[in-house]
Amino acid sequence: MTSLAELAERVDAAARDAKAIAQLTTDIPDLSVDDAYAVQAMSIRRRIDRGERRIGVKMGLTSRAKMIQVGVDEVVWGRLTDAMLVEEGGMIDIARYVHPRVEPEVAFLMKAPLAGTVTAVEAMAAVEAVAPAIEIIDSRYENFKFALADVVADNSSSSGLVIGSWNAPSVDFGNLGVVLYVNGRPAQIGSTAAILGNPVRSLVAAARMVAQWGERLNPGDIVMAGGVTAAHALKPGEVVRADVERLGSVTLTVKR
Ligand code: 0L1
Ligand code: MG
Repeated sequence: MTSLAELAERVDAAARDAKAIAQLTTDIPDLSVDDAYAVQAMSIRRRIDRGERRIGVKMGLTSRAKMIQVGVDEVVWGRLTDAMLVEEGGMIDIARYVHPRVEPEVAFLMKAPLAGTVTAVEAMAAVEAVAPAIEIIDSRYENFKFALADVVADNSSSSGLVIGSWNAPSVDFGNLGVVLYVNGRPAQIGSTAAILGNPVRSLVAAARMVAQWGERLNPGDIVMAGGVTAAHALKPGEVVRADVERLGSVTLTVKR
C-alpha cells in the first residue's frame, strides 16, 4: 500500500522538477481530503527541511469563476514559503513550472495571531495591511486536471506570489474593480466581492481551516485571499498586470 509520505514525496518531486504526474486519486481513488491535507503538510515539511521558510497561507477556489474553471466546488488552503515569492515587477521563467497560470488576488499582512472561529471584525483587528497581488498557480497534475483530494495534496496548486504596495487595512476593499491585463489588454475583469462576497470572509475561513490542522496565522504572515477571476495560462514573453481599484497594481513578466 502507498503511504502518505510516499505521496508527499511524489507531489514534492513534481513541483521541484516541474514534471507533471498522474492524479493521486488514479492510484488511490478513496484518498480522503483529510489524508490529502496530511500529504500537503508532509510535502511542505520536505521544503522546510531543504531550507525554505513558511511565510503564510493561500486560500483557493474562493470564487465561483475559479470553482467552475477547475470543476471543484470547495474552498481549499495551502502553505506559502519564501521560495514562492517573486518581487513586484519581477520576471519568471516558464521552464521552472509545469503549466503556470496567474490570477488577480488580494493579500493580507497579519500583525497579530489569528486562529479558530473568529468574526470579520476580529479578523480585521489582526490585519496590518492589504495589497493587490498576483498568484501563480501550477497544478502538478497532467492537463491541470484533478479531484479535490488531488489538489489539496498538491498544496492547492500554490506556486508563486507577487505582492504590490501595502495599504492601510481601513481601505474598504469589499467590492473593488479588478482587471487582469495581459500585454496591456484586459484579459479578465471582476470585483473583489467575487472572493466569498468579501475577501475578509476568506481570512475568516483561513483562520478556521489552519486551526483544524493545529496551526495559526502568525504576525508577519501573508494570506492570499483567493482569485477574483478565472486564471490565465501564461505564455513566454507575456507581461501581466493586476489592477485593483484603490489598492494599486502589481506586475509580472514571463521570460521569452
Ligand atoms: O488559488 C486557487 O484558487 C487555486 C486552487 C486550486 C485550483 C487551481 O489550481 O486552479
Ligand atoms: Mg489563487
